Amino acid sequence: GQNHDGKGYTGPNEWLAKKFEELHDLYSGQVGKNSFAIRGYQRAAGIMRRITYPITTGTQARAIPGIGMNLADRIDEFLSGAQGRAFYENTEQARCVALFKDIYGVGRQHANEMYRSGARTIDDLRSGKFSLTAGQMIGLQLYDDLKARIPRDECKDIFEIIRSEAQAIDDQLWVEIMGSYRRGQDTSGDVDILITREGGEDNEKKGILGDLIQRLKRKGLVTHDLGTPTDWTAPEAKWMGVGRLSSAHKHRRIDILCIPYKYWGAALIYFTGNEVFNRSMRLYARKNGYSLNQRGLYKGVIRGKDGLKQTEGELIASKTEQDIFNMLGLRWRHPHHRRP
Ligand code: DCP
Ligand code: MG
Ligand code: MN
Repeated sequence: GQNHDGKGYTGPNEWLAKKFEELHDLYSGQVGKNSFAIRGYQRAAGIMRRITYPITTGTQARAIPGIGMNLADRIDEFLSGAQGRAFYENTEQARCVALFKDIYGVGRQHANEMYRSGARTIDDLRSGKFSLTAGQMIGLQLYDDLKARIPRDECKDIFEIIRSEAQAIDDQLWVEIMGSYRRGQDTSGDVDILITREGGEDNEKKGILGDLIQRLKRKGLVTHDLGTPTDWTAPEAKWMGVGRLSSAHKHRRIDILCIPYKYWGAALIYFTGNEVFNRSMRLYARKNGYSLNQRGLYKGVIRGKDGLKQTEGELIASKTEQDIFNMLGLRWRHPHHRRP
């Protein structure tokens, strides 16, 4: 449900990965099922996501380490379409899980848990019998509003209010609209805003996010907090919440990220996305001996056997998007073309 984990896989076998996840979820709650086989379905989903070529037969899949006879048979079943696919897509559980996952903050596992505890409809979840976090309750309360796409004009209107309130605090602030809007999409799932302070030095000392959100609440634009920073005045801070233009408008998800000026270019790339583009650009950097994240491009990063960073490395580009593309030897890509 619009949270950042687990979405955006687009590999050639993603649909097979999803099928295996469905099987995993379907059997997880059933007594008498072999738990080893159940975990095998989850592992198979991971394997499907790592294979870079399309799998077209079970026999072909059998050659992949970790894919045994049972899984290969399942793949043939999925590929045969007819019985296999329709059957798994039409289970009540699959339908309910898809429905619940549309709630902000609800992931696949939690959706399955609630199904197993007896939930079948959105109204069931509103009964109070199921455990939900504060954020998920807001997601549930605003279910219809938040699942609707936001037209481009409305994104722009929300952005203009945020920009003008931010610049009323400090006219040196740079405020940009990011995400799918910057990529030129007609509609967005949320409004993503990036803020920094030109020149930088002051920005390293005190951030304005706390002030800004207070002002936006007073204006009536911001209506709910979903994720708040531990330090509202940190120069690098993120806020996630909900707002609306007026009571005649729908509630919309809004993300605001404040970053120190020196990270501007790297943060632009990160927050423009899309997620798959970011993943492939980071992988490209890594294959060439660099490391790219939302703060910059680093060289000399040492990684352990687990792939985790052991040293930060040296920051070699971060001020502008162009600097980072150049340093990687990539031609600059317009945001509208940032697809994998
Ligand atoms: N992002 C990322 N990895 C994530 C989440 C986000 O790299 N796990 C980056 C890329 C996204 C950007 O942040 O494009 C904004 O995130 P959103 O979830 O708001 O996604 P989009 O704005 O791209 O699409 P939507 O219209 O659904 O909001
Ligand atoms: Mg977005
Ligand atoms: Mn967002």
